[in-house]
Amino acid sequence: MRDRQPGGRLSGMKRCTVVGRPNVGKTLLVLSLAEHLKARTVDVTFMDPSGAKQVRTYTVSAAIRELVGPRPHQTRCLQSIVVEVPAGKGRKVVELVDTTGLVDHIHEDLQIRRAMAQTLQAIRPAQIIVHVVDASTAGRDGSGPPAGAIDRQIADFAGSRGGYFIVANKMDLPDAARGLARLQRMFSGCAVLPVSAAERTGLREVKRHVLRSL
Ligand SMILES: Nc1nc2c(ncn2[C@@H]2O[C@H](COP(=O)(O)OP(=O)(O)O)[C@@H](O)[C@H]2O)c(=O)[nH]1
Ligand SMILES: [Mg+2]
Repeated sequence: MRDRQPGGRLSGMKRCTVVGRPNVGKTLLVLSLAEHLKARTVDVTFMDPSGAKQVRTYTVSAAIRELVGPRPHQTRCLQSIVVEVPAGKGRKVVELVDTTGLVDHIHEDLQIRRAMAQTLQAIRPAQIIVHVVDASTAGRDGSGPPAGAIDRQIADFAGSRGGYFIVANKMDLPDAARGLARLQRMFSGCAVLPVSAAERTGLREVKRHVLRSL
């Protein structure tokens, strides 16, 4: 039995919060990272903005089927899973916190507004912030900037600290290579890692960056 703090968290456990716009692949990234770390099942703790908690155990493939989707705002509260990351001869325990996507405008749905406020609150206590953007969208729209105002704000808010990096996801899609180059120019001060959560590429680099910040 591991030493648990009153809140149920393992003592000394570091928190890695995954943020970004809706539909960029945050949930699939978290679950494919758990899979990459050889988790067969995941205990997902759903933390409602009201404070209620519920834990459900899934196989990774069932979690992907149920929690990942093309609808924006499939994730409507903080969803956290605890994973073990091999580090040297030992292992480090990390809580991966998946969040509700952030948008530029004030969302019409109160539940989503509350969940977005919960996302912002989850950024502060995290040791590591992973900011996910869609590289293929960034490459497609040639006229505007490759990422929106909310991405700029996340980078300004979270990027001034250690343990922050950007994942350029959906590298398997058309225009993503161009999107990656544009994102690397826009966010020239920080690491922008090319990933395809769908094809499970780039995950080793993500793991390395997480470990480096622990
Ligand atoms: N082609 C492709 N699709 C992806 C990738 N990552 C996520 N998706 C798809 O994008 C949609 C949104 O994914 P999800 O993880 O729910 O995004 P979230 O809203 O940021 O959590 C789903 O249909 C996923 O299957 C990727 O690397 N490549
Ligand atoms: Mg999600």
